This record gives sequence, structure tokens and C-alpha cells, in this order.
Amino acid sequence: MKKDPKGFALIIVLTLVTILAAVVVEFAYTTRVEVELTSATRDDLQAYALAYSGIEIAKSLLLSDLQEDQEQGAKIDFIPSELDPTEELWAQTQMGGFESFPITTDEAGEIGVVSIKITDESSKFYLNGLVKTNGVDVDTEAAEMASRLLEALELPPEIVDDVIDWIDTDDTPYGLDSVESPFYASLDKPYESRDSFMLSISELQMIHGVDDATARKLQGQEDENYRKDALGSVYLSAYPRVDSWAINVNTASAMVLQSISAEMSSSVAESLIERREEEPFKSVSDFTQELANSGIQLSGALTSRLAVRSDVFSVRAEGVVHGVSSVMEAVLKRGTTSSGGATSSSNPIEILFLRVL
Ligand SMILES: [Ca+2]
Ligand SMILES: [Ca+2]
Repeated sequence: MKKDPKGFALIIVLTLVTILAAVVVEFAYTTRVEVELTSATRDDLQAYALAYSGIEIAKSLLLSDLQEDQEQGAKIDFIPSELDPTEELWAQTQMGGFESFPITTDEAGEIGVVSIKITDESSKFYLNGLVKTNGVDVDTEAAEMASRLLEALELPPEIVDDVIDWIDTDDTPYGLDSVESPFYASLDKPYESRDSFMLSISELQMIHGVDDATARKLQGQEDENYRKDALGSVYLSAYPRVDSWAINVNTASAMVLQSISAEMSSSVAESLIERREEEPFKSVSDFTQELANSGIQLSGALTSRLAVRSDVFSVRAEGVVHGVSSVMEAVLKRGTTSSGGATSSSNPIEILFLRVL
């Protein structure tokens, strides 16, 4: 039988069409996946950019607040009472009144939302301050304050020694029961001790003597002011990384105020908070005078740990684009007002820490 060349050609054409169809289907599928991937990447990038702008928004809020305070000649900084939330601009984000900014473009409408929350780190005890910035010397004044804070929280004060060893650069235990690297190396899942300043208070959970319940207490999870995004703790901060740190007595919680003196009972601390809600402390001597009225005298070294302004803040910024979220955390240090009332530095807001979650 003679072969039919037309039939043969048909078979070839049909085969080609089938192959082409398969290629087209594959191509269409790949293209669709790529388009989806591209828009997901685009949303991701935009969310990241929005989160970063959130940090910038926080910087400008803190800066304009500083300028406003300087124009008014104010030497104090405080969280306003709920009756007057317009008093301090930065505190509005803390109170949840001014935290979400929709970002829009002229043509496309809303492209996303950035939310920011600012937390006053100067209201907390500076835990890295247990060790001076040379990484070796223990600040004994700070260690006493930390012990008092732990007592106020009904936690064993020996934890302070373990935190010191976690931070200090040497390998010699500071306390009778505190531990150094060999202990952490001997764990089932061994790790190294930090032997440097903590980046975040959440590191506490890795330290000897701090179990889950203790960590929760130290972070203030039972405290009404606790927010999971507050860089780790209501009472403790890992910043500002300078030896000349101070606690803002106008914003510190009752627990933190109790770290100032052994004679500071919770009731004295509460009365100080009542006093500042009526009228914030205008100066540290205004505060120590009020303490003296309760029969409490402070040493000069302790007094130098107190301030009536805040200069360290943490910021959590979240950008959301089409359900894709990007979160950034930063710690910002604001230029402090010198005694002359002028801002001390040419870079009035400094980023001490920044991380993408
Ligand atoms: Ca040590
Ligand atoms: Ca050490």
C-alpha cells in the first residue's frame, strides 16, 4: 500500500500543534506564577518601604515635639493625662490615638497603611546599665536599683548577678551563684553567653535563673501597660547604651520608681504618680523635695540617675499592602536639651537599633 503523504503531513502538524499547545499552556502557567510572584514581591517591598517610613514619621513626631517644647521653654516631658491627649505629640501614638496613616497616591487610591507605636524607653530601668560601657566594671548603684526592682516584683534579686555575667566580657562569675559561659555551653542545646550588651530585653529568657514565669514577670506581662511589641518589657530597657543614663520620673511606673530607694514603698510611689498627674515634676530637685517630704533622702549618685525628660524611645512600625505586612522596630535617641536650652547635637535623632521582624 502506498503511503499517503497528506496523511503523514497531517500527523506532523497535529503533533506540532499538540507540542505548541503544551508549550503555550506551560508558558501561560509560568507567566501567571511570575505575575503573582512579582506582585507579591512588589507588595512586600512596598510594605517594607511603608514600615521604614513609619520609623521616619516617628522621628519627625519626636523632633517636632522637642522643638515645640523648646519654643515653650519647657524642660519637662511627660505622658499627658487622658483628659488632654494633645499635650505631647509622640505620646499620642503610645495612647493609640494617632497611630495609623493610610498612604495614598493621586491615581491609584490607597496603596497601604502604616501604623506606628512609640514607647518611652526612658520610663524604664536601663538593664544594660548594670555593666559600664567598658564592658567590665559593674555599676553598683545600678545593681542596687535592679535588686530593688526585682524585690518590688517579688522576684529573687540574685538574678541581677546572672544578668551582669551575661553582659560582662569576662568569664568570672560575679555572684556566689551566678554562672558564666561554661554553664551555657553545658546545656542540652548549648549556646554562648552574650558577653556584651543585650540587644533586646527578650534575651532575658536565655539567662540562668530566668524561667518562663520570671521572664513574664520581668517583662510586665501582667501589667496593664504591657504590649507584646514594647521591645520586651514594661520595666526594663536595653538602651541608651551610655553610662550617663537616667530614668524619667514623670513617666516611670510605680515598680520602676521603687527601684530608686529602699524606703520607697509602693504607696509612696503611687503618691508620687498622683502628684505628677496633677503637676509634672519640673526638675529633679522638685522630685527629690517631694521625696524628702516623705522622709526619703537620695544620694547624689542616685539623684544623677533621675531626669524629668525622655530622650530614648522605641518605635514599632508596620506597613501593610494588600494584606502583606512588614514590621520594623527601632530605638531612637533624641537630642537632649542642655541647661542652656539648646539642642546639643546636629543630628537631633539618632537610630540606636533597627531590625526588621
Ligand atoms: Ca563576669
Ligand atoms: Ca561574662
